[in-house]
Amino acid sequence: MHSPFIFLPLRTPLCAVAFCCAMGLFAQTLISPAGNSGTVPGGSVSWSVGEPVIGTGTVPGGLVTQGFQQPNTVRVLVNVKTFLQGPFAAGAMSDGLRANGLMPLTEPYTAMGYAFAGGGAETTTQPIIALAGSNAIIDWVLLELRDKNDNTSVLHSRSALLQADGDVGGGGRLLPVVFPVPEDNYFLAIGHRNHLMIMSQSSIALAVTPAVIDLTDGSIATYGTDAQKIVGGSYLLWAGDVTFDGTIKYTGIFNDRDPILLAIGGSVATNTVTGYLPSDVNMDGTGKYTGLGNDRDIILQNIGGVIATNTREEQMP
Ligand SMILES: [Ca+2]
Ligand SMILES: [Ca+2]
Ligand SMILES: [Ca+2]
Repeated sequence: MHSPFIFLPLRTPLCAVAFCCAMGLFAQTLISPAGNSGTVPGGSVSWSVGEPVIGTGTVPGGLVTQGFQQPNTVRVLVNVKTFLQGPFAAGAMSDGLRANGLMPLTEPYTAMGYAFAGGGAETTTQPIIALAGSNAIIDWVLLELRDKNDNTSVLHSRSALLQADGDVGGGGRLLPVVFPVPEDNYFLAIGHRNHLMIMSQSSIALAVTPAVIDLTDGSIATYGTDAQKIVGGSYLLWAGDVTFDGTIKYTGIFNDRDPILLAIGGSVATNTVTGYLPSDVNMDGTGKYTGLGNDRDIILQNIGGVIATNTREEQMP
């Protein structure tokens, strides 16, 4: 708090302060119970110590705060859990990218053309990437908070790190994910560079106390129809959107299969390639078009498995 012995009307511009004191006649109206008044040679002065209410609110396109201090950072925390189909097996995900030294320390989505709202450029560190076991890093995922009154309006988006057990943590820390937004209800969406994005069907109350949002067990209804693939009771993000355009497509223009072939050279179908590749659908660190554990079959399965011209669309508003 400000000292009551400083005779400054804090909410008055400095020029007005100088005028007030020089004339010694003009007293301020008390606007706060924490203010006071006193006498000076030739007159009196009054002062306030500012508006004691501290809070935040939203306006179209931004955020306003009130009060002369803001001791609390505006933020909400989220404990999200999700599974990706590509690396999923027997209740967890395999960490092929990390184990093969392919995990980038900076999020990949900016380079892919995704326009972040507020976030982006998140980074992590080698000690985080070095963790093995249930907290082993699988890959970067994308998180969006959307307007509770307009589920197409992204208020804040950022990337975060996905662990083998499905936990999603911030880049520099493992848990939870922090968003610099006021406490409120938001739709939460989560996506991945070669999986279909999903969004909560309802808006969810988020606060400084972390909300638990488990998208792996069916406890959170998702927007649309069949937004997730269900395997043995686990809810997964559909794999195979190699082109990151919201559609899983096996044949025809802009399909997701051709990039797998291109990545291995474009002609010899049995070639393989190592890398952090969009076409590495099962995320084992190897691009593979044919044979055991290839990246192509998942795409065909996810569009139905029989009619090659079928597609699967992302369930997002
Ligand atoms: Ca974990
Ligand atoms: Ca696609
Ligand atoms: Ca692969």
